Amino acid sequence: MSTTTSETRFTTHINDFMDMVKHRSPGEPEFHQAVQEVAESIIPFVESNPKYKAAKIFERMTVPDRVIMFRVVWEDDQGIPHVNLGYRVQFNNAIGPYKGGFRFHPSVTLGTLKFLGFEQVLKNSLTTLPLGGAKGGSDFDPKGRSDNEVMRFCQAFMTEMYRHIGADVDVPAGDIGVGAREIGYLFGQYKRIANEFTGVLTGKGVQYGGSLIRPEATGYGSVYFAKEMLATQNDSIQGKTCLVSGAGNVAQYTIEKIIELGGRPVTFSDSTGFIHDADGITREKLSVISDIKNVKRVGIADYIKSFPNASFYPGERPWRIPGDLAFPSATQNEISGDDARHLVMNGCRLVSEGANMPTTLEGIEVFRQAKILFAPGKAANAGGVAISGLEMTQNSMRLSWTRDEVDAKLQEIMARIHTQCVEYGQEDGFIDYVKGANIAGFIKVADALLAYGTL
Ligand code: NDP
Ligand code: 2IT
Repeated sequence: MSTTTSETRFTTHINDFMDMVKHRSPGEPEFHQAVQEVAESIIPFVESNPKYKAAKIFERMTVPDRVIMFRVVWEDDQGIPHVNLGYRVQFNNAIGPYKGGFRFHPSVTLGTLKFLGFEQVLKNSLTTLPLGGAKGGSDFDPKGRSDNEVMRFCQAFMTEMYRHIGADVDVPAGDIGVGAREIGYLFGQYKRIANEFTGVLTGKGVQYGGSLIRPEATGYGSVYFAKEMLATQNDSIQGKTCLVSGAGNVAQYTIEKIIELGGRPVTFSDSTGFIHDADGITREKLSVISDIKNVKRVGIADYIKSFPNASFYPGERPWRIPGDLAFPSATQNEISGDDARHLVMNGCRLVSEGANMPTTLEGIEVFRQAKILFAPGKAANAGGVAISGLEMTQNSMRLSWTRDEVDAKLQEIMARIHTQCVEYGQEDGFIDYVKGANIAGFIKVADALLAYGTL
């Protein structure tokens, strides 16, 4: 069979598969997008591996084990009640307890959390640790809320959530809008209701069972992954101009590690726009960003007050600024096809996705055609959940590892993820990291599902 005919055959299979997914999950475009990206790698692979095809393994993996959805009622500081939606999508526990973060953001829908849960299954498999995949959260908006309001919301949310999770069942963590403050309130409420002190959440404070390096792990891991990719071309981060988006947890530690490895970060962003600091962001400037986002909790335009040489671009994203390496670390679909074309045109050679699904399907195709080094989120940002997995290990052993020990394990895990991507994504002189990550992540879960028989 000619290549063209075989490609057409796969296209038909992929389209039929996607029709089924869309029919089952109407009105969930982010979920459709995440499944489509994976289907393009997995369906051709499954076609040549009949054991997976016969048992309908990929079809099973696109349906969550269960979806939990509930009402959260909480009172603001004026005593006015508010009603939000709470969710947990327990996607797949074939290779370990459900694991994945909570997102608190007004844009959260069931479809958002299904996309994130589906990605999490493959990502967690890639970490090489025994972790299933889940995601949860709420359409609650923490912005502009007092600490007491956030605490009351977290307590109300956990009052229902606690019965669905557990240290050996489902272990949530943070994501957008859920950081150390929120995890503290959530863990406190779980402990109070369940009357147990276990590793039921990760991302905890080090005083109460958290792991050193967990706050840093996603950002550091994304830069370690970039380092591995550049090493395949005998290159390094040293001296490279880096474009970062986001200004939250992932972005801040991405910037920190880029600086440490001799790169030059020049941008960051939030929902109000982006900052271009052509002089380069230094450690001192990074501490101002942390203060703006973690303490003052305001928009990044505030940075200009301290560094008037920098420029603020309201409502825009940083992808038209020339740079060698890009680290999208804010949210999904923040790199469009046009953004991708600008990046490539301006000489960008590498994209490491710190965020989940920041690049549209069209953007991915642009990067693939240009044959630049492109790491999908499920590989590049897996360091966060990997160290969450090691937080669970430390909690079970009731001991804590040092910073250096955990950082060494993070680097080792990112290198192992890279090796798996190369193993399944290598094609004459080019590494397709999307294909490599999807197939490597799939196989482990698929083999476990086969072992369990039909259920
Ligand atoms: P944070 O809440 O700490 O930061 C999120 C950042 O993204 C903020 O700068 C926020 O701006 C911006 N942002 C969020 N939503 C939007 C939006 N709709 N449009 C524009 N900007 C937006 O979250 P994290 O840093 O933890 O998460 C960032 C990304 O990394 C997400 O995709 C997350 O899923 C992913 N991720 C996180 C991991 C972790 O360990 N935390 C692990 C793996 C992936 P503003 O402050 O204005 O809201
Ligand atoms: O998307 C992710 O991997 C996370 N938000 C982290 C999940 C976790 O359980 O640490």
